[in-house]
Amino acid sequence: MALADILMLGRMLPVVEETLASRFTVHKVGRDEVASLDPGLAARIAGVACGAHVPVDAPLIDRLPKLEIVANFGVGYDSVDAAHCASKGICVTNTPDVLSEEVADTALGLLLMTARELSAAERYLRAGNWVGKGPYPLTAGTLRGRKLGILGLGRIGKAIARRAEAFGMEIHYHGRSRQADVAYPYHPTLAGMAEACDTLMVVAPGGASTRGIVDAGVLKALGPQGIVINVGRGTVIDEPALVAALADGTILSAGLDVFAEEPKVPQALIDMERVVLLPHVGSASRHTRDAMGRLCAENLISWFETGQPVTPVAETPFERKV
Ligand code: A2R
Repeated sequence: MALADILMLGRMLPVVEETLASRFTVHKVGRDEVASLDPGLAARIAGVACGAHVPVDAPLIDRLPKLEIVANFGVGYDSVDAAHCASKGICVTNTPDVLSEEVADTALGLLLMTARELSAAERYLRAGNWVGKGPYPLTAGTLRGRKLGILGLGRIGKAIARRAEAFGMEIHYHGRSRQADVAYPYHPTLAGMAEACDTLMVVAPGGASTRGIVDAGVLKALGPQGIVINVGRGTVIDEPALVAALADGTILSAGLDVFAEEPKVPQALIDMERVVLLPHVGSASRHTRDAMGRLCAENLISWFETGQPVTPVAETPFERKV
């Protein structure tokens, strides 16, 4: 017998779809179908499986009277209204840890590509310019001597810090609190960290508390050799301020895997040769996405079989009430 009725929002990986289909009655709903969800079906839904592409907001949550758990595919869950879920006793789970090393690899790749203009250099070769015009110009940027300020020294931030140390970089960090288990210099303000560093690694979550905190003042403080890398959430950076800082030389460059309104990327960024832009691929290997998919499904199975989620988010440390 099926454990429960599950709503699957948008397309999910085969590993999630197959695992859930073997244990639950799964109802797949596309982004455009959420608003017109049949009330009879809505009344039966006890769990939701979702990625970032369909928001699980208060109106949707309120239309699912039997909802017990929202299993988010991804460590960032800013598309789920976790505070509203908490107020109603609904558990939210995410997929931490299994993607940290992959995202950290991407972050270091992006940093190297940006500092040494590797995307532009490859385009130069492919365009025949090595033969036609001679060697690619020397790069203004280098990793040598850089001071890396990490905004969000969490699971992924620490994996990035370990790699950056191996590259000889000096590590600093900012978050809401100092961490006892690291010796890196802590900066109680983001502006203070930007003053002390020339390279900013953004790996903090999205949501209201981080919206636009990398603003014009922070970018100015990084200085003309400044490089900004973002593998956290696009909303953490004031995107128009970043475009302006890149255009007028306030900072040197940026490497971005995430954007404020994905998949839309400002044309001004696309037109900038030196900036490196990736289509949100931080964790996007088959290996890591499958591990995330398994954990997403395990949360739902564990909840309905044992009453315990595997990886609940901090806002909802709940057990199942039976
Ligand atoms: O603030 P703290 O001390 O709790 O540090 C957390 C930091 N953080 C913030 N920093 C400054 N201002 C805030 N409003 C703020 N909120 C959170 O971000 C912590 O060091 C870090 C997040 O680390 P974890 O929770 O371990 O997340 P993880 O697995 O490293 O993933 C980070 C983000 C995801 O939320 C996605 O947006 C993206 O990377 O994949």
